[in-house]
Amino acid sequence: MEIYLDGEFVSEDQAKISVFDHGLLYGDGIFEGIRIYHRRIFKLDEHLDRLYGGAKAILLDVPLEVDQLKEAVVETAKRNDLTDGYIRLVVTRGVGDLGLNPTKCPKPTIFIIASTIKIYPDEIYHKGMKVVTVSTRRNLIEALNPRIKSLNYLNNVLATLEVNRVDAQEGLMLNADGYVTECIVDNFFLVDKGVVATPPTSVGALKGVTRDTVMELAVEAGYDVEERIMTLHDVYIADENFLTGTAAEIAPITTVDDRLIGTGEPGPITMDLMTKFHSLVRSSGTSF
Ligand code: PXG
Repeated sequence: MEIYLDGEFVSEDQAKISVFDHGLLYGDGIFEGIRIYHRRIFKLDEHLDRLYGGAKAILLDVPLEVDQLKEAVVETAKRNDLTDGYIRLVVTRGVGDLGLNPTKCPKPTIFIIASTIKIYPDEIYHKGMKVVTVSTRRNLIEALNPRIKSLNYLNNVLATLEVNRVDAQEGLMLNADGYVTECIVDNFFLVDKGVVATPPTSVGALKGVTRDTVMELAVEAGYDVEERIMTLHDVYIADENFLTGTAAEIAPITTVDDRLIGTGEPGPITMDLMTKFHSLVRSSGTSF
């Protein structure tokens, strides 16, 4: 495996960063997870756009222009010769001292790994998955905006620890007011009387690249699509539930907190959007 690290390509055992890197010491940094389908990088510009947006929000000056970083991502994919795979792009605040002040970190660290990812078993894509509501609430926007895809994932890790204790594959996270935000590493959707709905990012959710893609596909397919504030009750009584994410793609949810969603089988609109998504990923993206 060849890993991009601060302008060079190094082997896995040479790909090391300092224990004084603030990405490690404070989770001070941002990242993206990007998929490769059939030697094409899916929605690369959208991922880079979100990364630079997050960098701006945390006053981190990425030391490369977007085109240079894009080139580095493409080159990493090429060197690892992946037909299908997953790219992890990370930008940290860089090496500083043992105080958290970012002004002491002169140079951000950038690394890019190209590998593979699989977060759920294959069978959930045709049978559907079990989701439980976790007691860990999604980070408050006013404390750490979930729109920043930061290296601070302890909120999501704590939620995952809850899911690990029960028979379920994913967790549904509410905000402090009890409204549905998103799943632990995916966005959440429901289908209600033909309307495809997802919570607005203003409740505290990541503006997922897959979420945006699925909303566009749903509009193109003629479905009504909306951002909607939702409670758990809305989730339980919906006709269909599904989640979206780079790692997850689109996955049907058939049970939430032991309530069967709709018929308890993956819903027709979910399946239709899955088909459309799979044909889009095969026919678009940055080639290498
Ligand atoms: N919400 C959160 C909190 C996420 O971390 C998504 C939604 C979906 O966003 P995208 O842009 O991917 O559609 C994410 C994405 C992993 C992994 O290692 C996590 C994500 C992406 C890829 C891999 O589990 N999170």
